[in-house]
Amino acid sequence: MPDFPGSGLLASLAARLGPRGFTSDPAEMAPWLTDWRGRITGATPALLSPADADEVADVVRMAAVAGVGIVPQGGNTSMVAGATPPADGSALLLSLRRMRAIRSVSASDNVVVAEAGVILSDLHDAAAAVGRRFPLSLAAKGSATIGGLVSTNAGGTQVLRFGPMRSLVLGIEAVLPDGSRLNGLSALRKDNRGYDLRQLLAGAEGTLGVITAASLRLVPAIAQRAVAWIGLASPQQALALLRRLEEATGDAVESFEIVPADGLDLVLRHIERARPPLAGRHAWHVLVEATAPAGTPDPAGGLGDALGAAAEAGLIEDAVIAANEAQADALWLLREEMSEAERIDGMAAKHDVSVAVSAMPSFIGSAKAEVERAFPGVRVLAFGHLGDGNVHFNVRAPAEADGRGWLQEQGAAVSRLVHDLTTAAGGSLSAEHGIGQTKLDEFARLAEPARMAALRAIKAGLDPRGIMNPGKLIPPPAFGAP
Ligand code: 2HG
Ligand code: ZN
Repeated sequence: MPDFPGSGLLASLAARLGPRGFTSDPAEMAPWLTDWRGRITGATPALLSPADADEVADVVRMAAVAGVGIVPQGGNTSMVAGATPPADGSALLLSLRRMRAIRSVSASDNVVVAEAGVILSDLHDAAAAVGRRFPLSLAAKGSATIGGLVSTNAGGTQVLRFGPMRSLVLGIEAVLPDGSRLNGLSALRKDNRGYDLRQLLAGAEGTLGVITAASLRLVPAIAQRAVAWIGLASPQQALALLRRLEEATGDAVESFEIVPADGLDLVLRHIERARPPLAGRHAWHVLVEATAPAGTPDPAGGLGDALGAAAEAGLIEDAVIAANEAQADALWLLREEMSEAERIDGMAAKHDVSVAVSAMPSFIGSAKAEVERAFPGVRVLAFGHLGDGNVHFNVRAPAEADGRGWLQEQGAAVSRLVHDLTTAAGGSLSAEHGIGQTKLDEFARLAEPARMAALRAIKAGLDPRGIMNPGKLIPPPAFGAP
């Protein structure tokens, strides 16, 4: 660890935060220093856990004066090591996890105000308690925090109908890189006072400040949901099915996820509670959820009719509709545990790409063929949010290879090819996970100059000393730029 600027700073931070808010004990810090997939480990002189926004502001101000970096962290389930501190121990780790208050929840305004450390599933419960719903969900809902979800503009499995986090954020309270406070929680439906700072901080990955709370949009609670698992031949047929279901059920379809046969195999192999959903084997699977608020017809009828018609038209091979909530959860488990099953299975070069929705089926086929030709033995596993034009185009190591060694040697070349193919298809190398550390080089290589210059100018303007989440999102030349 380099000479840390000032044990004086650490002593002042410890005094300001007290024993519950400050630790430099290696054992206490260790769980928070490695990214969720276990690829990248950082170091830090101290883990700071402020209890409220005043403490966050003081911490940031003290670090800013000393010119020391700060890495904000929520649930530490970033897919791109966005919350893992730099390896040289030059930055402080700032956990928002103690800030767990739901400050208010209003059914009449359809707004909840939650602090950064509130866990997503707790937010779901708070909305349900007033007869409302927060319509964003993802596999890490038991650990992901509101601050992290907003900071990364998280997506998940309901983007199809409700959009990503950015479309659900009405207001933000944040501490800017100089320690000043931005109080933007008022949740105004209309506000034209210049640049939209709320949307600038959402998706900024903690590089422009620390989000301490957010006002979020709620929607009517679901009275009924229908969940189906479908076996079919190809992503082309899956997309045709989506369009059919949308026509048949209006806007009731809110999730439409695809899983290839080998993806389902992985889940069945590694996740104990998982059970095969259909009797036969199918090249591709779709998980669909259709919902209906109170006072509207049960979506299961419409979904069942539409699936029957799709089967008659030869579009699908088999399907099952969950008969109750336990079966619905069992079907969701097969999709939500994909990432965990893949992690247990071994190392993969992970990608989070988007192209136009209509282009995704052929992209999956052609990119898989190109990658498997260029890197013999690798196994492409493309799954996820077909309805959003976003799949996780993950490339697993050859079966016989040492996964970690393979990733070290081949991972960068594999990712370059995947991202080149994505760019050639007019797509994005980060659909929903952000840039973090792991996509930084590729982002720098492929971003148009105008985009990169604008991002750097914003970063330099708001954080001229480059203290906020150093080494993430903005490639190095921006730091300390005049
Ligand atoms: C998902 O959709 C997550 O399950 C994780 O975004 C994707 O592990 C992945 O590649
Ligand atoms: Zn995803």
